[in-house]
Amino acid sequence: MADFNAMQDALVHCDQGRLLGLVNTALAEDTPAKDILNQGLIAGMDIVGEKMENGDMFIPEVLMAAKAMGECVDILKPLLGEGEAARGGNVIIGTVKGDLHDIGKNLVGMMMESAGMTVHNLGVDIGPEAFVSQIKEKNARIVCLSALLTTTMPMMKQTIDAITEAGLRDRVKIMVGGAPVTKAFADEIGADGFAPDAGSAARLAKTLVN
Ligand code: B1M
Repeated sequence: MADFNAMQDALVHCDQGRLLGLVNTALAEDTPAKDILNQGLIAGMDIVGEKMENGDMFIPEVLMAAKAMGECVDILKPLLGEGEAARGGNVIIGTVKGDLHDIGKNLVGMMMESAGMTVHNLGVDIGPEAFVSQIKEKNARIVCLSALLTTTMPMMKQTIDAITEAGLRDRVKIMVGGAPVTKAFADEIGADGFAPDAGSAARLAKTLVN
């Protein structure tokens, strides 16, 4: 039986070696990768978030925890398939300007790749003009915007406005997501879709392109 509590504890204590050991043991015991991700890593990162908010963890420690999580996500990546491949899904994904959070955005990209889409991950702190030029360059059909800060949510609207002003709005479907983002906000800023997590984001992208 996988010890999800121990994984959360290792993440909170930024103990990368212990965390990797626990994840590998759980995989060797045939624990589904999805359970390790959700009940071990994401649940642990939620505790890190609470501690950060309360001033019990500081930025360097949070970065170490994020790095440890990233290593484990890399191990889980090939095991997190979403099944049936989508057709013609050329996707660009990035975290909007001013925002450096990338773990969730990378998970979304990874799940879309597993669903058979071609994903161009632009990275973090991506301005509207870069999204516009990448839509043209990559001939994207789906644009995915991620934001983790309430202060960067308005940048999602600015990005959508820039895409519209560039005359590209009819060419692409725009999806938004990230912890503070809601369906109501997505509707308000004129996005085509919102998904609360990586799995549903991949499913939504398939629906939007097919
Ligand atoms: Co930041 N941070 N952080 N941080 N950080 C949060 C987001 C915060 C909630 C912590 C807190 O105070 N409780 C808070 C935001 C508060 C708010 O805006 N209301 C916060 C803050 C304040 C800050 C700084 C301002 C702190 C400071 O400097 N004083 C600063 C800002 C820097 C910047 O971006 N300009 C900052 C910095 C950082 C680090 C760099 C240290 C680090 C990021 C490292 C990295 O990403 N490489 C960090 C981290 C790790 C967090 C927390 C702890 C964890 C985020 C995370 O990775 N979660 C976070 C607290 C929390 O979320 N519990 C916090 C795990 C990840 C799997 O979940 O990203 O939500 P998430 O992704 C999910 C869904 O949201 C969804 O799918 C994913 C997987 O299921 N999803 C999408 C995401 N994108 C999607 C796109 C879609 C669809 C779904 O479609 C396109």
